[in-house]
Amino acid sequence: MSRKAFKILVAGHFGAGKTTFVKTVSQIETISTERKTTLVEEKAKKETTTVAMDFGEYINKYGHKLRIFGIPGQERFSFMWPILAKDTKAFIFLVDSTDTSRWFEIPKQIKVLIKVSPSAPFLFVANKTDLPEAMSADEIRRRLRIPSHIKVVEGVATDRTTVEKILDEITEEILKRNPDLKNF
Ligand SMILES: Nc1nc2c(ncn2[C@@H]2O[C@H](COP(=O)(O)OP(=O)(O)OP(=O)(O)O)[C@@H](O)[C@H]2O)c(=O)[nH]1
Ligand SMILES: [Mg+2]
Repeated sequence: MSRKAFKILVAGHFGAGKTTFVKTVSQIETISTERKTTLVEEKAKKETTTVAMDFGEYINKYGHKLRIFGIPGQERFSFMWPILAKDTKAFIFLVDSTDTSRWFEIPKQIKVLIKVSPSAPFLFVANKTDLPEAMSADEIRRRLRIPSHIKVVEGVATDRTTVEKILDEITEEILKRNPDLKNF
């Protein structure tokens, strides 16, 4: 049986958890492009950073093959954002709910992504909610002024069950907009 395949883009600021998200859920060995962090403030947060992309695959409950790409969060690698956003069916946008220090990167990234794929829905994820200092999804919605028609869910990118649930949610959003993907 040939499977319908579509692309999902995992976006978000530096250190939000994109590479972790893709690795946790992928059913194939992921492709990653991690390099050592260079700036002091980056090193303080983590040792490596994505410089080009992440890639993994996941077959959902309908038998669709989700091709999951992750973007590099840092603006200096932003030349990759429009390339990776092309033809995506949806955006999963991760936000670190424990640390607002890189949130300043969010607006520009969203602007670039929307411009390339304006009809693809967004699902925001308040990530790292396993940590005690995490903000709730409601708090993140309020602070980032996310309109009510866009979903914000709580997530833990290190936990497979949570990530699968997020992929289920985004699949339903995609099917609402692309009913032709239901039957194949
Ligand atoms: N506790 C906890 N840690 C997480 C979670 N998701 C990611 N992390 C950690 O957060 C750090 C950043 O994760 P990455 O997956 O590298 O973040 P990224 O968004 O890919 O970062 P860039 O590609 O550099 O923009 C790593 O140390 C992860 O282990 C989570 O849900 N909970
Ligand atoms: Mg990464």
